[in-house]
Amino acid sequence: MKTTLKTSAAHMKNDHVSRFPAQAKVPDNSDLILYHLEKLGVEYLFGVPGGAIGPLYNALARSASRGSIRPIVARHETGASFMADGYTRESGKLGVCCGTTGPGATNLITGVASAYENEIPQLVITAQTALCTFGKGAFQESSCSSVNILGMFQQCTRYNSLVSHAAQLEQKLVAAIMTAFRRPRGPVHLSIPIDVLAAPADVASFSINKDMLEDASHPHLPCTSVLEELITQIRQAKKIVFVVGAGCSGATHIVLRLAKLLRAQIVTSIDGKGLVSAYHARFRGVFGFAGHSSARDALRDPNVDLVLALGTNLCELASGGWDEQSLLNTRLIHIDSVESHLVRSTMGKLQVFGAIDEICHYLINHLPDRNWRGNQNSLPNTKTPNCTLDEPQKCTNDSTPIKPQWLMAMLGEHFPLPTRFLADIGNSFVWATHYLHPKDRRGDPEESNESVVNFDRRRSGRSKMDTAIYRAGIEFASMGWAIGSAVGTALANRQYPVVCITGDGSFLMNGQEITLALSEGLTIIYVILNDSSLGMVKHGQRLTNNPTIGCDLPKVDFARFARAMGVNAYTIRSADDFRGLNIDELCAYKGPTLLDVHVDPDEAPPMGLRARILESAQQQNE
Ligand SMILES: Cc1ncc(C[n+]2csc(CCOP(=O)(O)OP(=O)(O)O)c2C)c(N)n1
Repeated sequence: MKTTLKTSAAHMKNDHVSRFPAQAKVPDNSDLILYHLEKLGVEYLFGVPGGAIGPLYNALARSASRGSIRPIVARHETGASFMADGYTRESGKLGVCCGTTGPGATNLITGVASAYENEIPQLVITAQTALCTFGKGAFQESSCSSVNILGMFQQCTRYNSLVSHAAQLEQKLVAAIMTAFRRPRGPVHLSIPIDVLAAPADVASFSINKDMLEDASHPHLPCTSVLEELITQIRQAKKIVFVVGAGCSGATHIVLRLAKLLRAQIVTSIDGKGLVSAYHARFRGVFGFAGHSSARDALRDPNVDLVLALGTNLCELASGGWDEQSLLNTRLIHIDSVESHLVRSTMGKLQVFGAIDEICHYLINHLPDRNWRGNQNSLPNTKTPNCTLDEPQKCTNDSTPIKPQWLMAMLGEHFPLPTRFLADIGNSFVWATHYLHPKDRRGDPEESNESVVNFDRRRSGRSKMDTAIYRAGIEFASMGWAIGSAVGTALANRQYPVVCITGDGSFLMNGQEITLALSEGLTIIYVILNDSSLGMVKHGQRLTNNPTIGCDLPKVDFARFARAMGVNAYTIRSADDFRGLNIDELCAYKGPTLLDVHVDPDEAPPMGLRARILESAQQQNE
């Protein structure tokens, strides 16, 4: 670590006179929190105000008035946490969310658990009633003698602490933020009583800067013996397939260069989908849930003797339901920057813990005879996606009601390249994972002349968490993740349009957050797959031969619903309705647009794998 806390503290002590901008009121601990967040480049605090968290909002008023951090007031605290998640994924900066004591804090939990499962850094601040009221039945009391908010956050955060004295604040804030970026990354929680939030701030003792977070978050190279073994295994291999997961974010370029050198085919997990162009000549599709048979076939090819899985946690969805034939077998080498992910690959031939970009760089430079596989001709991107689709004919079937497959093909074709696509839980992410292939012509490393020597220069940008153009809130898989996350994504990057694909059930649960996109002037196109049902549940029940129950939704006119909130909206019942849209105009408009798309409710999404896993789980007791 280049900067130690000690040297920073000395610097801060010298600096403390000027550390708070001039203001009439004596700075309090809430100002101090914002001061540290501002130094990290944080721009927004997502949350909902309330009595006990009042001092933090008072400080936000001061900070906003001088053009610094300002509040984004979500309609529900879960939405605030989803927004912070989207903000972090897009910007690489710390997403911060907050809620007041009691229900504000409990409402946050779903979003926080989602960030936890997806390993997204997030600072969560909740308030408590005044310390002297603990145990006395204070209004909305959340102390350990009441509903115990700290206890509730314990299992879904990586750091969780009550700031019971003002003198603890900075130490705990620094510890929390650094822990959020340490791998596995994730949410951290500070629970702060109102009197601590409002107490005058002491002189700063600590400083935290981006370099420290970078160092905290980045493991280095494994030891030489492991690297030598890795090189030996690679040199012995005749045919290699890469499995690229979300952990390759920030390292995709060098991973693809290595794939070229090794003449490897590439498949991705769902969460790695957005990192590799479907038009890349080596791409063979998504492996696992909602994935492509071509990806599975690439892995099952009997000539393949080495599978290099990079940056994937090999969870149920990513491992194709723990598929031993395709992935979890002795051909596997698992490379990951999160040590705990390696517990799922013990059957493989080698496990390598370290920074993925550093490892790839090392391999490229140290494979002794780099051209032993012959000349590495560049392969240009192809015109169509390099994966096998289930029922490809449906992508061109423009009948009414609209086929979801056709809709996904249209979205991929008509939205411009920088568009961020977020797919919600439900059929949305199943359809999108399989059929949405954005016209992706990001700098193809096979065509680029960029030399590996430029690697060090590129490293400076690696704190950017996620350059994926397709994202899905899998793992915890909460309905509505995409609706809030889209707001955070668009706030982090106002240049690019965001397309949020969601279901009618998810929108009824979380759709009110669209009003944020309106008040903030964000270019988000909400595409609702309106099938008047909790479609994924319905199709799951059908696929597993269970009764279809509990999945009917009312027929809702979402276009009118949106207009009632002042949002532009269109009802899309036919292909011609879709063709009538001016997509360029929607992407240029500084505000949200809602597309209420009536899709064919009987089209079964490609979720057979999940159905088989659910079915076998139910049969285990028989
Ligand atoms: C908060 C939450 N509750 C319940 C579920 C279980 N669940 C998964 S998908 C789904 C249905 C989603 O329906 P909808 O949003 O209409 O999307 P569709 O599948 O119809 O496209 C449900 C209830 C969940 N994932 N998250």
